Amino acid sequence: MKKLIFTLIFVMLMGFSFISCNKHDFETKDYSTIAKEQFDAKFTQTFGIPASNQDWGFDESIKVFDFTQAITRSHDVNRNQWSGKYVIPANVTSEEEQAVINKLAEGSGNRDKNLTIPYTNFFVYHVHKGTDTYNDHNGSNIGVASDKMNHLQCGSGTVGENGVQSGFWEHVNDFNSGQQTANWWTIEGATVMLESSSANFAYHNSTDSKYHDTYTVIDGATIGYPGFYYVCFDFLANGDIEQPSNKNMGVDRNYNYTDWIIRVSPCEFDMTNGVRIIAEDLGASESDFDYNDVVFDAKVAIENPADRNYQNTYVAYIVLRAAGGTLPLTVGGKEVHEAFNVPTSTMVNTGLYTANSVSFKMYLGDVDYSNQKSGAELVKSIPVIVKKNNDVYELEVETGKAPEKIAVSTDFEWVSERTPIYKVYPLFKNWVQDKSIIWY
Ligand SMILES: [Ca+2]
Ligand SMILES: [Ca+2]
Ligand SMILES: [Ca+2]
Repeated sequence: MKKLIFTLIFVMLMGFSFISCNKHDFETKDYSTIAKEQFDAKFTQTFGIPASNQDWGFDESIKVFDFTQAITRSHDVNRNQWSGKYVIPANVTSEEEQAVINKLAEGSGNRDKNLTIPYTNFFVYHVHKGTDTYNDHNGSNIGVASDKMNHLQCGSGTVGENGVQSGFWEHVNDFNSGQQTANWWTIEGATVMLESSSANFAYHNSTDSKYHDTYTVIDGATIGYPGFYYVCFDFLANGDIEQPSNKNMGVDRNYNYTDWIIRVSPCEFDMTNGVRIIAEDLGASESDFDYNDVVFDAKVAIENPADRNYQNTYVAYIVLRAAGGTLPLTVGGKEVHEAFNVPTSTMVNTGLYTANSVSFKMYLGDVDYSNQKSGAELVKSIPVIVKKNNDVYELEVETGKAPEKIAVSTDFEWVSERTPIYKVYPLFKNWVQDKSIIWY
């Protein structure tokens, strides 16, 4: 009896290990392979066998841009290179400056940090240098306060009573003395901050040698300048908290937020002459071929970041346009629903829910000039990764095989949800079989 039980246990253990071995194979290898095979079969059944030379738009028309003039990691003040890289906002005008000042004069709602500006890539423009003068705690006039406001900072950190910054802060180049060192009525009055944060702003006050983040925000939409936010500082010095005898280091606020005003707006990358990628996430058991599960524009370039010690790098400037799927999906490591600030179950910009495009930049490797990569290779190498349950797979495209990604021009209009691409673009099928066909 004992022997029989041991034999049974042995058989059961063998059985378990056999099952778990198969299951393991299925999980690590097979889901992705099965999904891709099913996709391939359905694609071929719907559109016929793709032409053997069909490269799905990933061809020599995809350029590699030259952005090799050095920039520092976070701020770009090479303004002569902005054209073609960024969508440059309108210059600040005197009417606009006045509109902000008028709004501040209305007073109601003027309070510190009444709203948070949520950008990571953004333009900062100078708008107004204040003329208010103040008395210090000795009663002596310190002159025009804005002259003492320097070293503009942005970040997601905080400033303590002692003027010490904690958390993430960065310097916004060229903003000092309550103004911008260049001519602020032109593009010269702007700085671009990249992969930074506009959640908080501060200036350094030379009166008390402290940082202060005392400002209010005007939403441009309320004064006829939608898309812009105005950060309006109120002058303050409190150096005499720590050194009570130094009354010249203390200046009370007057709660007029007009000592220094800057304008903040998102920096969208300029995708002119870039390429648009439309993709199927293979999420549906039978694919719907709407090719909108993710839509993004890309522009690949060689760049010479100052912090890479003259090693030129490949970068991709990416603008997310749509997320017409409900599986977690990353482009260049960024989960697209999260980037659009919606739950994974929400499809974005495919007819149901609308959100602004999201610009970001990614590193695509160091440049080896003896073996340079083509634009098509670089754009293909931007990883698009889908997660379904516990399975993770990368979307691929191969010449002559059913495409999980297709490259089109940046004026291509992607289709709305649950609309097969051939319903809107009947020549798609012809193009699958003959790449010389113009299908859109
Ligand atoms: Ca003030
Ligand atoms: Ca789809
Ligand atoms: Ca879709």
